[in-house]
Amino acid sequence: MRTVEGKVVVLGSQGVGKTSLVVRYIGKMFSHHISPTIGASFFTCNINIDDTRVKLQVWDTAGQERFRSMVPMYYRNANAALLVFDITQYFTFNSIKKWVSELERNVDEPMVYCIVGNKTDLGTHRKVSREEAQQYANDIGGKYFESSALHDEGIEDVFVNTAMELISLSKDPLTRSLRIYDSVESTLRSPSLTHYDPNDSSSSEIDPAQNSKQCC
Ligand SMILES: Nc1nc2c(ncn2[C@@H]2O[C@H](COP(=O)(O)OP(=O)(O)O)[C@@H](O)[C@H]2O)c(=O)[nH]1
Ligand SMILES: [Mg+2]
Repeated sequence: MRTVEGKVVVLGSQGVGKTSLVVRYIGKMFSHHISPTIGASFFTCNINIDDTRVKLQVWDTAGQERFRSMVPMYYRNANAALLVFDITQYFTFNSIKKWVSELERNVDEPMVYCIVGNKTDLGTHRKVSREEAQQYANDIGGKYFESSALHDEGIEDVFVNTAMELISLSKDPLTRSLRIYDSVESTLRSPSLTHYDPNDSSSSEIDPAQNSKQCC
């Protein structure tokens, strides 16, 4: 089976719900107590689209978004960016624009941009209109999605769209860092969440098998 493997980085201001979205997608319960200091983490996830398997390596920051100088290590060699803001906090939408400028300056290869307006369950406090966010996504050649990690709404579309866009990107001759190979593996692996500590070579892997929901 043709496999396309890419790195996806999740960026946005602290508190917009990045970790909640990622954790929600791999099937854990929504948590109100996610530590911003657990260390960097990524999970891998397979999504099959037609005759292609897309393997996403999703990198979440762990509070380092407060220290912008630390973030380049996350987006180095990234093929897609999930740019998350909180629809009830206008400054978090502006912050997305800064991340995009930074990515445009520092990432050489074409990239998939997926803008995510999170916390739609707080719609009565909305400060960023869907139209404005949609327009911005169009302007940068990206897609716009809205989600609620609290209510588990709209999240799957974000990841499936990212996978589809990575397949398109794999056909772009300017793309060199996406891994494309034939895989003989016939069974799908469960998504896995890996806590990665740059100072610890024995990083641990959490088995998500206890969680019934799979992303693939
Ligand atoms: N109401 C609501 N709260 C959310 C949602 N997503 C995350 N949160 C809350 O927002 C806070 C920050 O979430 P977190 O995932 O740690 O944000 P991060 O700093 O971007 O990773 C936490 O208190 C979450 O419970 C959502 O969709 N709706
Ligand atoms: Mg976080």
